[in-house]
This record gives sequence, C-alpha cells and structure tokens, in this order.
Amino acid sequence: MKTVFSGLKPSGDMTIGNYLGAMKHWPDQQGSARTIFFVPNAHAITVRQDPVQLKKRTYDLVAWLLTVGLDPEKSIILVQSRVSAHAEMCWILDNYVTMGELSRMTEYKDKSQKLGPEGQLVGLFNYPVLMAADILLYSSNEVPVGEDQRQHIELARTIAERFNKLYGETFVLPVATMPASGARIKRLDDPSKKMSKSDHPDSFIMLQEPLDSIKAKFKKAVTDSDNTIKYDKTLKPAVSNLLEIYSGFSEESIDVIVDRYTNKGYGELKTDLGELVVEKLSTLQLAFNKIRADEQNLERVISEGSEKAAEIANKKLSEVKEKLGLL
Ligand code: AQP
Repeated sequence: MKTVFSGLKPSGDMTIGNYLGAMKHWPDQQGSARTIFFVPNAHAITVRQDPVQLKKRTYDLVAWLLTVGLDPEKSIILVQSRVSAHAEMCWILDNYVTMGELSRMTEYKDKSQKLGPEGQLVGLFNYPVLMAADILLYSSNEVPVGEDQRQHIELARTIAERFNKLYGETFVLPVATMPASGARIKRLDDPSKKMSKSDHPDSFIMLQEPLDSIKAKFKKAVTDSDNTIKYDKTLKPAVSNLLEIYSGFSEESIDVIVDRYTNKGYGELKTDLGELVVEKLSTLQLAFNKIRADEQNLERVISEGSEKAAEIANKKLSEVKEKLGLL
C-alpha cells in the first residue's frame, strides 16, 4: 500500500487557499493508502510566532483536519514537535545537501526578501531539509501539495537519491502530487501572488473568517481591465482566480461557470461568489466550532497519532544511524 503524506503549518489562520489547494483533497485517499497528515509547528517558528497563538493554532489545525473528514482511525495525525526524529533526521540530511541547492529555493528567496533581517535566519534557509526529513521518515510515496511546494519535494527526492547511492536503498523517492483544481489560489488584492495566511488580511479569506466580511472582501477583490468573464490565467489573472475559487467551492467545472456568466459582469460574479463561500464556510465553521470546543479530544488525537508516527519514524532513523555508524 502506498503512503501519502502531507501537512499544513500553523503560521497563521488557515485560508481558503490552504483549504482548496490542500486540506479539502486529503480525505479522498483514506482507506486506499496509508495516510499520514502532520502539523509542522517546528516549520512555523522559522518566522517569529506568538507562543500562545502558535499553541492555539495547532489545536485549530487539528480541529480543521477532523472537520474536513480526516478520521484518526484511518489516518495518522501528528504534531511535528511531538516526534523528535524529525529534528534528528534533519541534522543528518543537512550533510547531504549543499548551500547552493538551498539558495535556489524560490520560497526561501521570496520570504527572505520579504522579511528583511528576520528572513536571514538559518532555520528559514534550512526549512526544505526539515521538510525532506518529514517526508523521508515515513517512506512517503506521494506528497499532495500546492504548486508552490513542488520544488521542495524535488529537493527531498534529490537528497534521498544521493543518500541511497552512497549507502544503498534506504529512502523511498517521493513524488509531489497536485490537486486537479485549486493548486495555486492567488491573493484577492494581487492575483500575481499566492494567497498566504501570513500576508495582509485584505489578501485572503480565512476559514474562520466572520461571515459578514467574506462578501465585502470579494466585493473589494481586484479584477482585470475589461468586464468579460473568461478563464485565461495570463490575460485575466484576477477573474481566473475568482473562477478557481468558485469552482473549488461549488465543485462545478470552470467551463460550466464561465458559460453561466456569459454576458454578465464582474459585479455579479463577485456577489454570487461571496454568497457561495458564505454558505459553504458557515457549514464548515459550525462543524469546526463543535470539534474545536473539545480540546481534550484534540489532545487525545494528537497524542495517539504522534505515538503511532514516532514508531514509524524512529525505525527509519535507526536504520539511517546504523548505516552511518552513529551509535
Ligand atoms: N494559495 C494557495 N493555493 C493553493 N494551495 C496552497 N497552499 C498554501 N497556500 C496555497 C498549500 O497548502 C499546503 C500547506 O501549506 P503550509 O501552510 O504548510 O505552507 P505554505 O504553502 O507556506 O502556506 P501559506 O499559507 O503560504 O503559509 P505562510 O504564509 O505561513 O507561508 C501546501 O500544500 C501548500 O501548497
């Protein structure tokens, strides 16, 4: 049975980008694969976090995973800081990757520029190696991610190949898989950039967004120059982004939606999209609030999941240590 592995970092409140590009698709694989989903909270601290918020968001995130349909009986749900093998494996893999390779990571280049002096931390630079450790510890075959993470999975593969060549078959080579839709949802105020939970609030819609601000945010969303509704990512990036969000929430194909809006303008599309997202998120938020209220249950899910994960991860770590002569 193949292993599918993915995660979401608690570096901000989840956005509809994280939902449409990642979380929403994860339950589909339960039952037909060994599914492991994790909260990479150690990745989150590559950018300064308020400890109280970080803890709260970790529980929030686990509650979201349960809300979208992950079942702890069918999937392993873990929190990264509870499985120390991730940090140990990262140090080992650091010796099988070069500074040049890490310098070429697009996300590092973007973030280090955007964050100024704080973007110069070694943790941010080294982030893709910790990610490789996360993936390789569980012999992951497939890593479902949004488009932005593809480069990191390729690096994990390169590191695994390099290690295998030196010490014999040790790591499974992971492959990045992309969702059929929603792989790259853009900012509402700037469709040339990815929607990110750590950006300005006008740029995103949170899963926990108050319902009355959802419609207002879509109304304010930037649009393209002429008033025709067409899907063309190059010539009409803003409206194409709105169509992708529409399709992600309505489960209709983009063609069907475009047909419906022939001879209609951006205003109508934005109003309808606001209403659709309010309807979908209000249902999700109700379910989330119920699950989130029982923190004891969330703690149980985390402890049991992390324990199961540690068993798998420690086995792989021991195998690697043995090969390297580390007692
Ligand atoms: N805008 C997006 N569209 C589609 N998929 C997205 N993902 C993130 N943003 C979008 C996918 O969500 C998964 C988890 O991402 P993450 O939280 O671990 O890190 P990220 O990609 O760095 O997400 P953010 O929201 O941009 O966080 P910050 O602002 O903290 O850096 C991944 O599969 C990702 O592709």
